[in-house]
Amino acid sequence: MARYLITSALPYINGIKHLGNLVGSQLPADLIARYLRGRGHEVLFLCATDEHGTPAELAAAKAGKPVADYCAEMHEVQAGIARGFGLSFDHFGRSSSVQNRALTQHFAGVLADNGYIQEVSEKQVYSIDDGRFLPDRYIEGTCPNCGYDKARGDQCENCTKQLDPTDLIDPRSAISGSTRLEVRETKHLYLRQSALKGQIADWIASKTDWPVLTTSIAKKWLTDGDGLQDRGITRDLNWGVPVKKGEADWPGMEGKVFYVWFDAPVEYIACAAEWAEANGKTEAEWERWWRTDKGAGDVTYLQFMGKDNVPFHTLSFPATLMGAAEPWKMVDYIKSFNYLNYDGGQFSTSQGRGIFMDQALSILPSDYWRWWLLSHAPESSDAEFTWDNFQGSVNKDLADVLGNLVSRVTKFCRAKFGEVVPEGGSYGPREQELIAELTTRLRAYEGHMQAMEVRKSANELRAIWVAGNEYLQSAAPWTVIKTDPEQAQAMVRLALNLIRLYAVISRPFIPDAAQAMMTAMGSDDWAWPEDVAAALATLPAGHAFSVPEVLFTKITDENSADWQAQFSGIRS
Ligand code: B3M
Ligand code: ZN
Repeated sequence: MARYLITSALPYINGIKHLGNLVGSQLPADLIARYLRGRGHEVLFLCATDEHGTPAELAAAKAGKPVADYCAEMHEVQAGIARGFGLSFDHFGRSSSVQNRALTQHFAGVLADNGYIQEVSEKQVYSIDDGRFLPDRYIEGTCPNCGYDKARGDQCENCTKQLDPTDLIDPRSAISGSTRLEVRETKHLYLRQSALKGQIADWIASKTDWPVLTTSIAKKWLTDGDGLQDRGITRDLNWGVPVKKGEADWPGMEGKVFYVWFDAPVEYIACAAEWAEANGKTEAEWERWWRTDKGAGDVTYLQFMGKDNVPFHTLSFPATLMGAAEPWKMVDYIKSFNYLNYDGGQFSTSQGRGIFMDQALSILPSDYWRWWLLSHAPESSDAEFTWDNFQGSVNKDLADVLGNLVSRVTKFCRAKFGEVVPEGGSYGPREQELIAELTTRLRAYEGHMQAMEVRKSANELRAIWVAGNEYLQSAAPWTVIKTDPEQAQAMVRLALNLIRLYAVISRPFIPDAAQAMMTAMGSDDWAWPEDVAAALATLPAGHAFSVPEVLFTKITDENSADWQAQFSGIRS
């Protein structure tokens, strides 16, 4: 039994995530967490909402709520949707927690002590009426390029030109509208990533088993240079982790907070502390996952994320940990994903394009989505969601193959032998052949899951379902029963056991259906089928089962067309 720490990129707080976000981080992380638990390993699976930064402040302002209230509400919304998708986090934390505040301040203090923080004086726009420095995007004015009158200090939305706040004509505060702005001198903290470049490059170079997508992005940022420039880690915002040096005030940093990308990854650690607190555990119990001097030496740490998050996880956060030079656990494997597109374009949160997690659950149970998304995970390239493809996969894989097998076997048995596992006959050559094929395929499935090859795992699982269906088709107990009822009983006994086996191995992909199958088999034995032949003898003759409700309903052409129309527009 090994120990696995698993984190998914933290969903940002400013709205409900779309299915592209889900398949690039939380869902595959859940798949692997469930699989490793199923194999008997000890797993700590953590996720949290990422709550700081300007987008949170802006979203709260738009909702007309204090930002703390807004974040608390959105956290509950996201937690509920995560439960709806069966995401089996051991804890779903919040980057605004007291634990994260303390740890973030701790890291800043240690980094400063180790000489990795530089104080830099900068000129920045100060709003006299707001009584604060304004981040670039909090300044509005007329674009010097196109004349658009709501251009922001960092960029003009209309012509996309990158701007400096001082470029704007008639600048004003986006908070109050005040034009009483002036440029003042202020201090910011920079993390001296450039001083850690060699150490990080060596570390990346040692990760020869990482997915190419991960290492290619990391190396590009390393060699292009801009990834490892010194990085400003403070901002002039009210909402965030106040800048402190450990527990001490930081002269000149009053009223400033850490940059959201500085504190967000620290939440991976803080979340374990939150988990301990929420479950009445001691400090030692979370530290054994995170401190190599306190028991985390044998932990394997896996991270899951979309490709846009890779630079922060391969360079910036490691720079924080390396610069701190304390015995924190470093990530062992970073699984990253390309993008999922939606019906000929991109999923877009800002434009409300595509299917969002709450909408998905409102039209179909989560297993339908989990199966499609995972079996089409954008691993080697971007992938595309289309309603046709979704309908086709769900109907074929889930309804025609898996669902049909379950319903045919259970109904046939009930009709001919009653609702108990029949006892006659014994497994013959055909059954031995099936056992051999399942054994080969199951070992391949395990290999792909261990390698976190999501699509390959799904393909192998599908092949395992198909093998069972083909067996049943060719064994044809409904015909055999006429001439050799004993043999038909043995076939049905095997098929009922196969349903339990399928429940166990399919659970990481489709946990609800797996539970329904297990319950129908009157069992709670989730032991992994190390030995297929033995696993297919788990439910003994005479064991009671029941016929489950339809596992998967087919998506009709009409459903598909309706949903396509419903989701063709823009979510407001
Ligand atoms: N919140 C993901 C994003 O919004 C970002 C991930 C943080 S992981 C520490 O793109
Ligand atoms: Zn413009």
